[in-house]
Amino acid sequence: MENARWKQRPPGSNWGDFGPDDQVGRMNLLTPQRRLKAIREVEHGLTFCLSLPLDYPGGNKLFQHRKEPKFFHERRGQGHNYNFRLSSVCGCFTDVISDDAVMLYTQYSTQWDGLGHVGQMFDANGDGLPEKVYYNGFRAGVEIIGPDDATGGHGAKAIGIERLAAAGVQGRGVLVDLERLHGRERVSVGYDGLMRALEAQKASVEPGDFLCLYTGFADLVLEMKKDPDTELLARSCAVLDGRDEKLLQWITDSGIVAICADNFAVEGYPARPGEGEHYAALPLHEHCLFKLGLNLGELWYYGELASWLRSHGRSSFLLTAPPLRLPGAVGSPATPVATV
Ligand code: UVW
Repeated sequence: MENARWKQRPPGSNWGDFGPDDQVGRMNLLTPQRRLKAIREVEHGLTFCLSLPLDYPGGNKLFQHRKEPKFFHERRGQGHNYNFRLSSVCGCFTDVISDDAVMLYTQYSTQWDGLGHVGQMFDANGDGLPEKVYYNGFRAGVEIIGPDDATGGHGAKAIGIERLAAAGVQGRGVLVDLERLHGRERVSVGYDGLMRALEAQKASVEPGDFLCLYTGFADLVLEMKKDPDTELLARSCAVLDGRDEKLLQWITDSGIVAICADNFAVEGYPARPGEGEHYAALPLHEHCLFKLGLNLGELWYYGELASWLRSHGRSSFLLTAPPLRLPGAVGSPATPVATV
């Protein structure tokens, strides 16, 4: 392909299919017609918040390197004044003003994985030298820049989460109710299991849809009241089998624009061992983020929506779920809303 950043693209990838400079991947399939179709899902005007409170799961036991939000308050006026009286600016003013600064680990709680979150060591130049590459051939140190890189300017200069925000994340969500089939048992769901679940619900998935997986994991996290039992969580609730080639091929063929799960990595982590000497620890992440440019949502909260859909014999809804339009970030907190 002309102007591509790569001489060879990963097998099974769509690099270049949306153009050599494309930065939003499968979100390109979310067309105006598909959004209009999604809006027709709204019959009752009821909304469901699909986010955990962003200070859940609590502590940093689930991910050692991700911590709870921490608030700071800048000094304002004389002294540390959180409830600041504007009368100190002008005696005539009656207003009292407060504002916040927050240290937020962008992937601590309900979140989007951006396309800059997971890349691979891959020989994109075809010269036998694997390098750190991301979706569509964007490279570490060139476009995805770490604080230690000589180029400076930390952040994703391409495929940053702000691109996803600007793409307008609103479409049809289809909830696959794995909790109804498996309870809170840890099962690994591949292509056959996913098809069985869709069949049981008489649900169909169409190109442009967001595939939403309800496993009960986030409900369990909430019940743990900010003191997560990591051992119990590690053996609870369904996960996708990222090594099931049939499942990965279905993700490619289905035309879905994202997978949004209520568990912490969508797939089982660690995944069962792969073949050969070297393989991805997170094969579903590799397939979706790196090969297809397909965003993953994690730790979404579906409890009330799932009950409502069950009792109304429905699986689909209008989903509105933009990330923060935060330039250069590789992931983002999300506060998705379902409307039925
Ligand atoms: C990991 O680092 C396992 O990432 P994610 O938040 O995508 O599960």
